[in-house]
Amino acid sequence: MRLAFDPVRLSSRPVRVTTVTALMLAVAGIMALIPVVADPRSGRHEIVLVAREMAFYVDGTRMPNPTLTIRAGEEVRLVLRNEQPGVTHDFVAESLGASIEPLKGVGSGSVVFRAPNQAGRHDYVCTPHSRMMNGTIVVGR
Ligand SMILES: [Cu+2]
Repeated sequence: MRLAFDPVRLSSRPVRVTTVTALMLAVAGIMALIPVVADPRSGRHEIVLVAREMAFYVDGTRMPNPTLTIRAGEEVRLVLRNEQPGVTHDFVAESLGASIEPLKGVGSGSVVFRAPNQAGRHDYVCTPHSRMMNGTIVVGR
């Protein structure tokens, strides 16, 4: 009985150790990634736009539909926060391939995109209110 059991234990043990090691490495890998993603110094340009009073605002500023400036080739995370209950807003910069799904009332969404390598100007818009809510993204060097 004992002799029959031991070989099984001996043969399954290395497998178990390998599995545990692989799991630990996976967890360590994920934990190592978290600070990079959350670190604001990681180089990703973050822009927070607020939708209120039927216009876009950079969070904490009062200029409606501001011109946004980003650098050629940089990674940008754009957050849209809808502060208007019952009003649907979205964000689309079609020529940059960047869009945020419509936010039906208060809520937020985001998009990460890579700025083109060429300097230029791009339109952004809120699709349902394109005549009131539109602006320009300038890609500079
Ligand atoms: Cu809108």
